[in-house]
Amino acid sequence: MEEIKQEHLLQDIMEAMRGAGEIMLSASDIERSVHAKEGKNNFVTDYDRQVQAFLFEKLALLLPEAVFIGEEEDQHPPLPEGYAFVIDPIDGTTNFMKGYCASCISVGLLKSGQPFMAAVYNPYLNEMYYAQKGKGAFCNDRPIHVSEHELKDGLVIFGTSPYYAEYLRQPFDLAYEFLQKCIDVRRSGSAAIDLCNIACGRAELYFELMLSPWDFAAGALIVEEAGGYVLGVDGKPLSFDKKSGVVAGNNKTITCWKNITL
Ligand code: LIP
Repeated sequence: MEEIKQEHLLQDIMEAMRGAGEIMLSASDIERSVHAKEGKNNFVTDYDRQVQAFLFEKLALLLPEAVFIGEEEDQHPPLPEGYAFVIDPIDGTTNFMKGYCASCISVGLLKSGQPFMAAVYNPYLNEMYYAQKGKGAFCNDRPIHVSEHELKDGLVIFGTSPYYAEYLRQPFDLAYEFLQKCIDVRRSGSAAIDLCNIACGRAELYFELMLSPWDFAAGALIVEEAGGYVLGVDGKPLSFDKKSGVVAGNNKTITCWKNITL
């Protein structure tokens, strides 16, 4: 894909995401639109489905050859050698349905199975994070960079993977271990927002023991293009074709994770 098309494509993707953000912000009677999904405390609203359908339609016009992998699809095709959109239409669905105002839209564009372009839009704060491989990371067109702080001067964000009963206790044991080494801990309910907060330097380390690719595909590229590191919780490079634990931080804090025994 030539350079000029890449620039226009990312701008057009973000324009579609802003339109999807309007669907979120104008949602009404959300409680009545909630449906249970497989697993524990795993929900979808009619608005998740509406946002996903809106984005699939708009993005297919931009890149007809791309495969679409969205959280709310019943079937998820394998990652192709070509382009694949990996989309979480509303990341932080539980926050959305509770009116907690901490949710976002996450769109990753993978090429040969690796993130190539990414955008995460938080409509509540009107914050559009984006990145292209090798071209830096931005929030609302301003360059962003991960924090330079060590863990002792930092915030640690963690996720509780609430859909998985087997991860009920361990996130809190780990958060307690880090709380003794950092300023404080945070839990938002949106992995993509958490990754963007690492990318723009609002926090120094993020971990969540189990996520789906649509939760982290876009945020991972944004963190890396902001000078950070994103790995599986086993310390190995992330793959984007299956569920995985995720850890993200700067060059100092990521080594603190490597010393943790899971
Ligand atoms: C959510 C993540 C969150 C995690 C939840 C869930 P969803 O995504 O962003 O960090 O703790 O288990 O996966 O399901 O709201 O799109």
